[in-house]
Amino acid sequence: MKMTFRWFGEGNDTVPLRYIKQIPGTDGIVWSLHDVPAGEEWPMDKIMELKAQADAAGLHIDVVESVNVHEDIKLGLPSREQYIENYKRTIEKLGQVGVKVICYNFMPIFDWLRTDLHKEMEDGSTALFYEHSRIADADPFALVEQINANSALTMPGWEPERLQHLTKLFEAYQGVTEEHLWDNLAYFLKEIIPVAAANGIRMAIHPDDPPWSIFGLPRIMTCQENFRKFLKLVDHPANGITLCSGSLGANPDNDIISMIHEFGDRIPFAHIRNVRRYDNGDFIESSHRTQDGSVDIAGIVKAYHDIGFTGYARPDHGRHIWDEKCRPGYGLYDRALGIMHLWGLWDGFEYAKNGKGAEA
Ligand code: DNO
Ligand code: MN
Repeated sequence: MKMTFRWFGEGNDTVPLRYIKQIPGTDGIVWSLHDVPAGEEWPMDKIMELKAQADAAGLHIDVVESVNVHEDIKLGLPSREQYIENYKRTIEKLGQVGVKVICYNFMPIFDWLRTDLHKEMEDGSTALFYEHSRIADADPFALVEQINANSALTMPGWEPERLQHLTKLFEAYQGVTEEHLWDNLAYFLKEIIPVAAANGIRMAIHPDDPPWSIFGLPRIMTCQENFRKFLKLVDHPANGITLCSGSLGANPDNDIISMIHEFGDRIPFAHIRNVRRYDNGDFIESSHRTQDGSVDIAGIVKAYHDIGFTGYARPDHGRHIWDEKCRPGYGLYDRALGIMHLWGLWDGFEYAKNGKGAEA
């Protein structure tokens, strides 16, 4: 397991690279060019600038999250051709600087969705929270305004220019079914996977978060059966999964340990975090420890250890603790604690098996 930490870029993240370097067992950043709109080709000078910053801090840039997919590709519009070409050019450039994994998602309009970015927990920390009833009956436009008013920083997938186009986007998705989305995903994969493979890159789709339909929009990366179908669309190692235990874990029917065993070598990237589920469909992003939430994090790390996982991992989101002022879900403290917990588990399993704490 190769541990990484998401970093949003200079001036766009509260955590300095040198702090990331000080987290034990953490060798690289998970990065993106957040100011390049979805669909545009990434400029090489910006990629090189980021690489120089990471090099100076002694961190690798093997994992990109995300190269966002333009809505026209998800919608299957004729204009997708140009956006797919741009995507291919971006893959080639990332291959040239040594990137190994590109995480992306195929969710219509929204990326991860929460109703409260700072829900207070019993211990005074705050965390990302999803209140099911507010989404089930919500006016999406009002909700977006409210979320924006609560956050000082923009979130991935929620860039201001996208929000302006929200009305048009909702119209465009009228009549788009899950079947259409599968077809458009298959079309996209058949185009880009050969390019990724030729450039030494493994594509890794992120599950939908939450893993069910919201606002009547179709969502397909939600469960084991659908991931099985996804992997067959293009049956090649370069067509892989970012297995996110927190996103999938919001649905109690998802057996993540079983997915790790089934999909094993098609998982180049793991997001390992916990959620505490409530019976009414609500969930909160609790600490990484199994006992603090509803997802068996210890069992998940054991499953990765059992399959000899050598891919990349990150702690994904964390709570906001010790009064840290940070991007929602992306503070230093709780994610660093998460990493130490994950390594603690891993080293324990390693010790039990081989009598030493060596990494895979
Ligand atoms: C949620 C996060 C996501 C992820 C994107 C990838 O669990 O990991 O926001 O970054 O969906 O495209
Ligand atoms: Mn995730």
